Amino acid sequence: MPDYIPKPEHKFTFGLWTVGNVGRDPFGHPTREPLAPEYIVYKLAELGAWGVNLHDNDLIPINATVAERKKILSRFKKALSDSGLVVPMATTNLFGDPVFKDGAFTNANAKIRAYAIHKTMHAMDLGAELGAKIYVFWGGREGAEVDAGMNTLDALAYYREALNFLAEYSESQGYGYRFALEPKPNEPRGDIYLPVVGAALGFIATLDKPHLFGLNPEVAHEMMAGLNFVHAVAQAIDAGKLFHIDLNDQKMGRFDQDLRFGAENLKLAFLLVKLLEDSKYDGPRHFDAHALRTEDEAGVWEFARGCMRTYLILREKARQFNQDKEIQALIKAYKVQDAELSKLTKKFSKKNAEALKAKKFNRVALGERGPGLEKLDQLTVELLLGER
Ligand code: GLT
Ligand code: MN
Ligand code: MN
Repeated sequence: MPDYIPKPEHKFTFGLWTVGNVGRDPFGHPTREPLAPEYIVYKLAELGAWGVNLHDNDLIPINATVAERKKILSRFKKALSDSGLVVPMATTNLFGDPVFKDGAFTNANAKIRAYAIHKTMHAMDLGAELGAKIYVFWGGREGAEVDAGMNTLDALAYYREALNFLAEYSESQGYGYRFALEPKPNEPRGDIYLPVVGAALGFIATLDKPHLFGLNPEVAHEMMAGLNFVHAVAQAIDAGKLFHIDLNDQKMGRFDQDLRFGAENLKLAFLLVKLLEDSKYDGPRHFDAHALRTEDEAGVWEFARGCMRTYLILREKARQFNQDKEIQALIKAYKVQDAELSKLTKKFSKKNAEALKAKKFNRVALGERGPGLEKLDQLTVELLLGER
């Protein structure tokens, strides 16, 4: 029986802003005291996490002096080296301060766009100093409520300009960052640009250095758009673009709930873990979620433990699924093979096309066969319910 104890080799990470979430929402004040970054580091290490991620201002207040920055940084670095926790990913807060109320890189105001790039370069310096190799761009405020300014095409051009600039900056500094775009359809803006994984993939192809850019998909965000998150992640993997992942959970179609991983949609969480494990994704398993506003600090650590434990249980379920003879036989029967026809369809040639056109197919019989998905799905459910 596996013990489901999280260890650094599992590459579980949390953001300072996740376990540090104080329970504020648009209708109510914080329900928890802020936790010091170093305290979070020691606690996460104790729970078996591998790393901690941060926005520049999760650690260094936006108006900190140079001396304050130095002091905070040295305390934080000491906590990292004492605990063995790493900082695999860093990012910029381009959404909290009023200056970014109408966007950062995509703001219609050239002065604000320039400030956003300036702030990001400093944040990239900070991330690099802490050892981060993945840099996330969540376009929180990169969007609009009013389209009458006819700013969308400009906004995309500005976005591209900023990302191109920052990729060059990273290379010029030798930081070795890989950049991960994190799509979200809306909230905090009425509409956010690059709303879903597919949109971000399309945009990356238009950048100067597309190989440096990939995705940081988040469960809750694709679900807010009513999409299938497992499909979105599969598309990112297929494109070689799964650079990072934000694991959490969400009820379909609601505000960004950032629930504990696996709290709502167990089958989806299972299929996601299975996809990540089967495809040998070796990046961080980052939980971008937070404890419910109802909870006190003890609830925060229960939440963190729960995310990791659920992942490990589902990983074990995925292993069982792959070894379950009946399930595997059903999958084999589902994926009907035909070596002769596949040879013809694999690659176009005039000869293959002619041969395929001349083939006789029993369309009626092909349409009559049931692929056996009801049984396969039921067995999957039973496996998840512990009945296999
Ligand atoms: C913010 C957002 C997340 C992003 C973070 C990175 S910040 O909490 O809701 O989805 O991943 O900027
Ligand atoms: Mn979210
Ligand atoms: Mn996220």
